[in-house]
Amino acid sequence: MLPRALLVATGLSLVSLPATAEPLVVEEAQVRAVPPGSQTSAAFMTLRNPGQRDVVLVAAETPVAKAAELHDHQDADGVMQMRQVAQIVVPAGGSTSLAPGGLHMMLIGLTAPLAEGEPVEIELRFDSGDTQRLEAPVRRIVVDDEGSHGQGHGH
Ligand SMILES: [Cu+2]
Repeated sequence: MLPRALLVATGLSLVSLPATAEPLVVEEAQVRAVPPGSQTSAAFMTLRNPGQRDVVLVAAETPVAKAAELHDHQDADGVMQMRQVAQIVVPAGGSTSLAPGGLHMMLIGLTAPLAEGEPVEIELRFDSGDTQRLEAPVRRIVVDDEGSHGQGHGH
């Protein structure tokens, strides 16, 4: 009865959990291709949380930029403006999308040209202290709604 079940369960968890358990499933990660000389870009992705607890993203790092900030868009008197947010929550059993016009990861102070198709390494940091690495290919991202996003980054 129990002992055997426990053994099986333990064995399974040992096999399925690598040394660093990754709390999120990252889908469709991509970094926006920008013209040469650009100082900023942005990363977009869908973060899915299969776990039982909310996962709270508090920071990110990438070798291609001096800083990676968590940003959101906010309507300020009818003008969409970007602003930095302290955290992005991925609810237990749910998902959060980082997409043009909404939440995104701002890459500030690019240290290398972003070549289309090339993978960009990004490390996510959570409030738990855990980290998770992912690769996001550089893609040309076209936003239908031409307007305030894109250029108007107020730093
Ligand atoms: Cu931004």
